[in-house]
Amino acid sequence: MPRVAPTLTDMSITDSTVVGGPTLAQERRIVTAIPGPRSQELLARKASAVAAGVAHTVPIEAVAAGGGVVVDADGNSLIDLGSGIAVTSVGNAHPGVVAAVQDAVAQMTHTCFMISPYDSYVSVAEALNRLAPGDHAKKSALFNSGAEAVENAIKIARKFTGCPAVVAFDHAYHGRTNLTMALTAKAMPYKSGFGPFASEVYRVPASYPFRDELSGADAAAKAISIIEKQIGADSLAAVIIEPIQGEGGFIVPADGFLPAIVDWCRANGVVFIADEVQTGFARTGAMFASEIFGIVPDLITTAKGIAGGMPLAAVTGRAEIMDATHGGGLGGTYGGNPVACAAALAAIDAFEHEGLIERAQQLGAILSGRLRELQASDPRIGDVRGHGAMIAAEFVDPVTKAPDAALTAAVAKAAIAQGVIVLTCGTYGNVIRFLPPLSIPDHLLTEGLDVVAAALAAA
Ligand code: PLZ
Repeated sequence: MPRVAPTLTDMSITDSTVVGGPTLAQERRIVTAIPGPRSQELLARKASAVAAGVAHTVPIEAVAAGGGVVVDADGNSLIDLGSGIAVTSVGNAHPGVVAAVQDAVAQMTHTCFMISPYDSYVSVAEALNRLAPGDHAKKSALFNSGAEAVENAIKIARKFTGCPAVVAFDHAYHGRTNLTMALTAKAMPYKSGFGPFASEVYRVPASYPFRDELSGADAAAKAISIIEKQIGADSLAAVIIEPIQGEGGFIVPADGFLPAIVDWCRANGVVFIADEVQTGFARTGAMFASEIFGIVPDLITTAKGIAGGMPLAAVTGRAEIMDATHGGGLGGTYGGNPVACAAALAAIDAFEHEGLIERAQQLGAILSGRLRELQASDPRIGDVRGHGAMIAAEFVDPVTKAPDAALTAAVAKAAIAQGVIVLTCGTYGNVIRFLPPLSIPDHLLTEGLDVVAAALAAA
């Protein structure tokens, strides 16, 4: 395989000049067991210094990342099929993002946008207003994390409608803060023991074609009937849903489900919020997944891919809804930090001008093609689904379709031990999801899938 740069094995990895980003050799390279000795040392320190609740799935000390690899302190180079949970879509340490961050941080680290505003925040808002689905007038507000964006979208919808209730769906994931835990469906590990949760949050069934076998129209009718009978449109501020449910299992709703929910919201004066924290920014082969389903949300929440790895999040939506809040009602010390905003402008430039939407589609074709081929000869793969570079396989008992979480965990663990970072997800813990950085070269994606296939064959 051609080397694009000196590898870490050519250098001393004690050398503090180890450089990440695209200069890293784009290869899987295993030079120690995983975790190697240096990684074990860090993990031991982690165990005694970091709260036990903060777990990890890949037992390495990461020291550099870029293109399609993450390099550890022992000199192993792992294929990255997770992007730090769908964050480094433009590529880890993308040169444009790095340069923008360096310039911005040298200029000023912080003023607080609520004290003295600056250009980069306004420019990010303008870009989001331009890119978000729909040609209506839009406005944006910036925050630090996906959960914080979701919290603020709910605040805004409540203020706009004067109503308290919020509908979320089965399999939903919206975050780990108190209100977003209430919105999130899965108890373990996200909610167990952390209540009481925020009130006025109601849950209704989602569309899960592989399991409910309902058409989009029927699934929507079921959800709407529960909303009307048990909650009532006149109490309802917002319906929030991920266009493709992420942590819940990369569940792609049946055709027509989302449009029917949006139509109902519009007819009943309820704010429809698309949580595009995981699906946003080219990940699904469209700038936003809402476009795939032909829906125009009233509000969308974004984070993750927005700033190439820097912490930033946003709520973007109809100007009249976004403006319903009194002055001073929205904000936060760090929301829209100038360094994060500079990173976002560079990342958005990359999404728009480096062909990343098309790249996500190409990666999706490779991923789903290979996984469907595996499925054809292995009935333990019950379903292959997703869009663009957001693809998953659901593992089941071939006869009963019962979720097989043990097989899923074993395959993921074996792949990681072989130097391929894969993530699991799903309400039933039986889904392996693929979220490669859009900067990954084809040969690494193919090799990563070979490793997963071999792990599955051996399991
Ligand atoms: N909404 C749709 O996917 C974050 C969470 C990982 P934050 N998903 C990864 C974990 O175990 O904590 C997410 C999401 C959707 C909201 C969020 C929350 O985003 O930036 O993690 O707060």
